[in-house]
Amino acid sequence: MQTGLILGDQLTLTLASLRVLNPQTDRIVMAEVYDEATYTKHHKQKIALVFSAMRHFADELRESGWKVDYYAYDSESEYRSLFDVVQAHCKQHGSERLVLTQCGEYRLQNAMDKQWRKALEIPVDIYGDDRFICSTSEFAEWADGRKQLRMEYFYREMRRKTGYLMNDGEPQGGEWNYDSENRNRWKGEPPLPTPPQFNRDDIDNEVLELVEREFPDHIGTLEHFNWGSTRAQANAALGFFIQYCLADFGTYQDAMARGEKSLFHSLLSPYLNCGLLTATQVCDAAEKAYKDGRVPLNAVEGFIRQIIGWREYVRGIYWLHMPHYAKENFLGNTRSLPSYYWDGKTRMACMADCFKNTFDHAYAHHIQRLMVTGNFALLTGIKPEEICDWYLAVYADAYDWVELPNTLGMVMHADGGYLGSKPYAASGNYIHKMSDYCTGCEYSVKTRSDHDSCPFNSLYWHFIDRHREQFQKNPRMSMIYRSFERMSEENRALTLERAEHLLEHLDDL
Ligand code: FAD
Ligand code: DLZ
Ligand code: SF4
Repeated sequence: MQTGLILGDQLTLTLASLRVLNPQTDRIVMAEVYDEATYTKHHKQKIALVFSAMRHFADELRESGWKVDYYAYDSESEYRSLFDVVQAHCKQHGSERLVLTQCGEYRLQNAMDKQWRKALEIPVDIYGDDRFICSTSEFAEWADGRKQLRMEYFYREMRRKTGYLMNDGEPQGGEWNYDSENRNRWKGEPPLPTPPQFNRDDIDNEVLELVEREFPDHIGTLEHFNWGSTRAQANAALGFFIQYCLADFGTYQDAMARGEKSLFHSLLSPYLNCGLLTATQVCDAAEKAYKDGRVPLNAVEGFIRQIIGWREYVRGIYWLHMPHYAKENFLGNTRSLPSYYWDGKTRMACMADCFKNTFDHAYAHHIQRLMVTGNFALLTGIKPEEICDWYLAVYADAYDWVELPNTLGMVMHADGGYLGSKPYAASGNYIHKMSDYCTGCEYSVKTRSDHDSCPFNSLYWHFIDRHREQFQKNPRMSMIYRSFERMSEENRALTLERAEHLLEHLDDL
């Protein structure tokens, strides 16, 4: 008899370990444990989603004939970690072998490799996670010998490998990337679709109560919890996105609007990351909608690029560079995260809206994460470790393998430009162009150095000025330095003075 451990982000019926285990003879273990629920202060909605989806998945396995031993969360339990549970289970059933699929996070995979194998005294077989399109070794091979990695070239490889949007070896429509058509602001039209409301069953209700009771000090609220916790609900979310959002996904991909949670974004990342949906399933559905003539090419290309491009690319980088990747701090940042990242209390209208979305829904769309809360942390020089911890805690889709490269690499440029050739630093002007946040904000986006000037404006130039050494020679940034030099000396001095003042009073903005 073998024990098969399935983790909370491995809720997929075709999982590699399930393909080698035998439902007649082997037993599956799943466990809600203290260590996993608290290694960061996960948003309450993330814990609720993972626990409820795990319980539904256990039922799904039982219905397909598996014997599942499920350890529901118990704060009094002597088993604090997955290792504790597995050790007890293997002993109790006299298991000959532990069978697993590779973990998403280095933290746990490392513990399995270094401690579990030794301590369990039975063979531990770990299978590669082939729900990803590119294996970690394939990525390492692709990266080998390249001086600089670029997502765009990796993405083309993935297009060729999968055949998505390919026509006789050439990209559909003649271009690989239609991003230039995807930069519109959303001005109230077309109308936004309303995402489906999911009915809650007994399992959901029990879990929601449990999370409220056991994790009261975790971030966020359960009040607006509307994540699907079953495969059927995740499929419904996918169907809704394809039918009502995908056609406009590309055009408004970079837009933001006050009080609007997701615009035309898919809200699918939590399902993809916990295994209720797979990357190929989602891309197949998107490509089919294009082939049926229901969505334009710029939309479907933009969407598929996020999944087979960015998602696979950041995972590849994570596994290539962990564990030292997590410690990088190329810009030498030293500041602590301001308190509004935790309580949302700020007069900056854009930041306040992104925080509200985050705390209410355990969600913010990409541009909110990258160009508002992320951009602000970059401009103000927050310690990478602190901002990474924040992003890992606050989103329902947050797992180290995807959060870390996005935050540390894409947002904070803390890896020295490994993930992107130039930092995504921007002044308030970008936020103004892509959203309606600045209308009605207490700060003025039009000025830089007045007492009510938009903080992003002076902080942007302060960032440019203080990192001259790192960026002046970057060909993609030379124009910015020329603009800075063209400012009058007085203007430059007042701008930097205003930024210094803001940095000294960072918690009060
Ligand atoms: P959509 O905009 O509808 O995109 C479709 C899918 O593409 C997403 O569901 C996601 O699976 C994938 N995707 C899009 N962009 C990225 C990206 N940059 N990296 C990886 N996958 C991507 N995504 C996570 O899944 N987990 C995280 O912890 C996470 N942390 C982030 C932290 C920061 C600072 C930033 C800037 C981005 C982060 N992202 C993360 C990427 C991205 O913001 C989310 O995947 C996206 O907002 C999820 O919402 P959605 O499903 O509506 O996405
Ligand atoms: C995110 C999460 C949470 C909150 N709780 C559990 C849990 O109790 N049991 C479990 O097996 N998995 C959980 N997960 C997902 C794990 O953290 C995830 O599997 C690891 O980080 C490896 O990627
Ligand atoms: Fe944000 Fe500045 Fe616009 Fe206010 S003025 S919403 S702080 S960008």
